[in-house]
Order: sequence, then structure tokens, then C-alpha cells
Amino acid sequence: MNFSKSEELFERAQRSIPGGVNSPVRAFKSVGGKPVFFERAKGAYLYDADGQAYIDFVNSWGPMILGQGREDILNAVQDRMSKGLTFGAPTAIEIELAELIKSMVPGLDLIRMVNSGTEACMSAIRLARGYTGKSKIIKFAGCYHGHADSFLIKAGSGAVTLGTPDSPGVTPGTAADTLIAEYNNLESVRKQVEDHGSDLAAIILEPVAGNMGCIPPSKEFLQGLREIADQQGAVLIFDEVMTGFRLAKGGAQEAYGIQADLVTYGKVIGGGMPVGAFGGKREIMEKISPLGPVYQAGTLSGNPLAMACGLATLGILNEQPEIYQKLENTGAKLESGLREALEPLEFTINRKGSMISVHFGSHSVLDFDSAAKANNDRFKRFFHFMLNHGVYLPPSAFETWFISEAIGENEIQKTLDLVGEFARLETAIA
Ligand code: KE4
Repeated sequence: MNFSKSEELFERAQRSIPGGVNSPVRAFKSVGGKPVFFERAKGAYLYDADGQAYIDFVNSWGPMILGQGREDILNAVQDRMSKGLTFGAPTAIEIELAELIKSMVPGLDLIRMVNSGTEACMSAIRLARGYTGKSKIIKFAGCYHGHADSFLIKAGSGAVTLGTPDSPGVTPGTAADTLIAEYNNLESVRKQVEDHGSDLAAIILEPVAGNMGCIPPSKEFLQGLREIADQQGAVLIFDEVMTGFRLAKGGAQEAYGIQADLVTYGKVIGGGMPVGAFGGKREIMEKISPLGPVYQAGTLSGNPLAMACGLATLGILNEQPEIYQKLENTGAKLESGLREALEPLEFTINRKGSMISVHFGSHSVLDFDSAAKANNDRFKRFFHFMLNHGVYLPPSAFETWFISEAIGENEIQKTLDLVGEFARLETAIA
């Protein structure tokens, strides 16, 4: 591969943008080297500034579940654009998207649109605190709920990638209200409840973790959290920014048959445009302004252009549920092929539907500590080998790969052939 245009752009970008990127995880800090700058995308492929093609397993970190550049979605956005971009006033299309989501996600009485997953999650915990009158939240080491202060304690994704899971700038007062438990470890939750249960407003988690690699919940984990939240009168919040509309129409709630009290969304809900949302039971949601006293707001929340993109995307997923079977089949094929191709090496593969990750090491990866024990040097070599051969993986071992509907047999076969070549090279140098 020739990265000369990307290198030139990176030099220029650093003169105006901190680290040359508008989101840290894009900076390749965890895998080394310089970020690739992309110019355009179509279907399953990204094309970089040097005109080179890559099979895309990042999907813009999840939103592009249907692949890039679909005419039906672009037409919906263009039609909407011709009517004006945003009014800062209610529009019918916001109702259409809210009603469609309610039809796809059982148990959702009311939903509020925002502009990112961070906004959705920070609004959800403020609402939980306002509804319960309590202050503490339990989050899980390695889970990432966006960059709001309350979440930058043992956070995953870019925070752990860059070695700042506990970010400077978060005050001790804020941090004191965030309690940490271990993913897939109910005992660690019970311990926090023992010490702080009387002041516990919420338990928030990724129902399938995607920010320490992909880590599905153990069978009893989600059910156990549901029971603990009920016993404590705490709000159970599923952060479905990654899993929402990806694992199933009804997301992880449907996939695991567990009902949260509040659910947050991002990524797929906007189809590639900036949309987040939080929603849930009426008795909680009606505490949100202007209905109730818990304030939350946003200039571009529910803006019609983003709504049009989200509506077109979710409309396709709702009308063509066979897409979920296709994503499952592609995920299963990729997983079994990876197991075969990586056979000479020590590795673990975690997968749920179209979320999958490879961890180099012989141990199971069930929580943050086990994810952190994986061989990151081998992951770096793996990432760059695949990049240099036209496959774009997330530039961090603490991320999940995403499979889009546009990824077909050819892309899977090319990817697996390359993985096999990598494994042979690694064996040769061992
Ligand atoms: P945003 O504010 O980035 O839209 O969403 C925050 C968020 C909340 N919850 C979960 C489960 C998430 O995965 C995210 C964001 N995910 C990262 C990727 N791991 C976004 C990529 C980035 O930070 O650039």
C-alpha cells in the first residue's frame, strides 16, 4: 500500500486539530503508525486518499450496518435536504422515527432524540438520578458509555487504548458517584450494592460489551443484574449504542429476552448521521423536561435531516428482517474461518451476531482484565498486515469488529486467506 497522501494529510491535520483527529481512537495510537485518511466509500469498501480499497470491518464504529452509499438511503436524505436542514421546532418525521422504534423495541413507552451516544447515556443517568433521588451509578470496567465525566472511570474504547481510563479533568466528587464492577461478575456488583445500595440510582452496562473487544454476557449475568436492580429500586440501563438495531430489531433486549428500564441508542439509529436517543418506561421518561423536572435539551436533537437517514435505515431493517439472519450467517462463517486460519497461534474469538473480536492469547476473554492480558504486540502486527493488504480492522484490540450487510462471500474469503497468511508468517518468526 502507498500511504503518501494520508501521511501528507495527517501532517496538515495536526497543525489545526489536536492529534490530527476529531476522535482519539482514530489516531492509531494503540497499533502504532499513522492514521489512514479516507476519501469515499461504497458497499463494503472504503477508499483512502491514495485511492486504495479496503474491506471495511469498522462500519464507522457501527452505524453503517447496511454498508455505504445505498441509493435508497441517500435518496431519502437528499429528498429531505430539499425541504430545509433544521428548524429547531417539532417536525412530523421525528414522530415517524419514534413510532417506528417503538414498534421495533418492545417495552419502549417514550423516547427522546439526542445527537450522540454520549448524550444519550449522560441523559439517561441524569434521568435515573432524578427519578430515584439517588446519586451512585454502577458501571463496569472496560465498558464505554461516551465521554461524559461520570463514565470516564475505568472506561473502555479509546480511553483505555490511550491509557486514560480515568481521565484527568473528572473531579473527585464526580468520580465518587461512579462505582466500578467487573463485567460478567455478579459478585462484584453485590459487593458494591452491600456498600452503597441505599444510594444506588442506576446500573449501566453494554449488554454485549464492544469496547474491550467483543464480550457477550454470561447466561446469568443480565438476569442477575435485572434482579439486583429490582431489589434495590435502581434503574437498569442498557447502553445499546452498539447493539441497538444491530443484534436484532429489538437489540440486546430482544436477543437476550431481558427488559431494561431505560435503553440508550446511537450509531445505527442515525444510519450514519448524528443521532442518539434514550427511552424506556413512561413512569421514568415522564420525569424528563418539559414533562418533568429533569432537564435535557439539544439544538439539533431530532433534526429532520438526521431523522430521514435514521428512518430510512431502520425502515429497511424493519421491513427486511432476513438481514439479521444474513449478518448472523456471515458472522458465523467469519468466526469459523478465523478459527481455522489462526489455528497455529494462541487466540480467542468472541462473537455475538455481527460483532466479533480476536484476542491473541490462550485465555478466555470475559472481562476487562482478561481482555487486557491479550498479546497486543501480535495484534499490532495483525492490524498492519491486514491494513497493508486491504482489510480495515478497528485500530485497537479494545474494539469490536462490525460486519455490515454489504460484506459478502468474496470479502470474507479474501479476509480469511489473508489471516491464514498472517498466521503462517507469525509461526515462521516464532
Ligand atoms: P458517541 O458519543 O461516540 O456517539 O457514543 C458513545 C458510546 C456510547 N456507548 C457505547 C457502547 C459506545 O460504543 C459508544 C461509542 N463507541 C466508540 C467506539 N468504541 C465510538 C468511536 C469513537 O470514540 O470515535
